[in-house]
Amino acid sequence: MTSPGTPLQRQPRFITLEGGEGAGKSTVLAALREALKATGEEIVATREPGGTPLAEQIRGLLLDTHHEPPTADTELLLVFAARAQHVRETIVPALQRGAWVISDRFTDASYAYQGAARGGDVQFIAELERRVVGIAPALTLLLDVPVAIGLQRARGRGASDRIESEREDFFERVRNGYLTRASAEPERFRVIDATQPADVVAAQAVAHLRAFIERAPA
Ligand code: Z5A
Repeated sequence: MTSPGTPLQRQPRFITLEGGEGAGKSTVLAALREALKATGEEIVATREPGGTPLAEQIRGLLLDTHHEPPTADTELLLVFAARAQHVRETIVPALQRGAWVISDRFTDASYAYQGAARGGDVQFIAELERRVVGIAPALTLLLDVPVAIGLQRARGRGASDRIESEREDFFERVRNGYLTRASAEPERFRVIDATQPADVVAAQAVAHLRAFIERAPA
């Protein structure tokens, strides 16, 4: 845990993917991974909640519909517990080896889901981010899709997990939460219209990645 007041460390080789339900992150992640292969460098593709054996177990607790639902505070602390483990055990070691790390969701998801949608205290989320996460991505691709379209896609896949079973207004707040963060940090975020066909969305994501790599200091 870092001391209070320590600024977040922006990681030049850390890229995150964000979006609401059914935005198409899985397809884009595969395309980014393929594009990064051309660098010949190590690539670590990971996800949240999850990314280590223990964090994957916490993911199960968060998304399972068969036990008592966590309170909003429990949910927030569980996502940060999983993230603390993920950062220390997977992300930071990979970055220290010089690998590229692409994570399907990261701390922006907590601001969108636990903050904007669930009504959690944003100052507390920011404090958890500083104290137990400490790092931030240099590039975040936000796949933006209207809620009705995203939910139709996600629910078309079959049974919904606990968070996917929320009402539409919850996902409207998630979407607005993400868009607000993207407007506040335009140098980090690239917003992609994810209503386009999957191959077009993937191609735009790859173009943003290539432009980012070209601009990055050697
Ligand atoms: N969560 C949280 O609350 N707080 C946090 O801090 C974090 C997470 C980190 C699990 O995340 C849950 O955890 C999530 C937020 C919460 N809420 N829920 N539920 P997740 O990322 O693992 O789960 P997800 O958001 O449910 O992922 P998803 O719905 O699978 O989204 P996706 O990966 O973006 O979609 P996809 O699997 O690539 O595509 C979904 C379907 O749409 C699939 O059939 C595709 O073929 C189709 N698709 C994709 N793109 C297109 C396009 N462009 N056109 C047409 N069809 C498409």
